[in-house]
Amino acid sequence: MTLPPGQRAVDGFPRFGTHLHRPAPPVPADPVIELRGALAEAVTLSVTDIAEMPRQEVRADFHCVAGWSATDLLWEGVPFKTLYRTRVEPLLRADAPVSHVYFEGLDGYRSVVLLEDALADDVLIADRLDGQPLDSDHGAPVRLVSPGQYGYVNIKHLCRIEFHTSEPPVTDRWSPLAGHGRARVWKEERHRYLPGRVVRPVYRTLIGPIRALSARGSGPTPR
Ligand SMILES: Nc1nc2c(c(=O)[nH]1)N[C@H]1C(S)=C(S)[C@@H](COP(=O)(O)O)O[C@H]1N2
Ligand SMILES: [Mo]
Repeated sequence: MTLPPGQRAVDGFPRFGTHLHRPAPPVPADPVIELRGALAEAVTLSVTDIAEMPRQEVRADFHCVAGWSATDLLWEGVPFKTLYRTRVEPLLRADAPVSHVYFEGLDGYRSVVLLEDALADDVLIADRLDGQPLDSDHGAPVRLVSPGQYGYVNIKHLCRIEFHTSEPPVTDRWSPLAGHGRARVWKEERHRYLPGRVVRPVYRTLIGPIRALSARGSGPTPR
């Protein structure tokens, strides 16, 4: 099994992230995803309606920028590309070409990716993992899954997607840990300004403390 540079396999799939000090947000009774930004009109889609769109399975490893990888996960959901082509493109203004997509979760966690990266064939709005409905550890009711990009762009508890014509301001842009804008795992794009292999050892030391913050994480602590 080959992993991207600087990654180590872990047993199982830990709950992880920067919002671990709080329990996962409760799933609303009728969850929706709001589509906003450079659209002729705002759209609110129910998660149930999205689940009825043409579906796809993606078998992939999952890579956290801190250096652990969960291997051989089976995701199910609707390709982001399908959502974009059918629900977003018809509403785009000709004078406003979309370049960036912003994703936000119910816990306030957010990420920005290039439209080009979001349209990759293996990017899903996933609602199932390994044959089960997504649980709250891993992003219920739905999460973004982009296996070619580090975990931090794989937004859990997805509730809002915005379409932008330039890079929207990201809150952590000037933080010492500011993530790379593309986050491609095979190119080791870990950090916004520093080479991936330079920050590797620093990021690795964060795994333990981050896990320790977990209010109700599950699974083993990655090494
Ligand atoms: N809503 C939300 N999404 C999130 C995070 C988070 O804290 N909140 N953490 C990110 C990070 S850094 C990683 S590595 C993965 C972890 O996914 P997991 O908890 O399913 O392992 O979720 C990403 N998506
Ligand atoms: Mo991560």
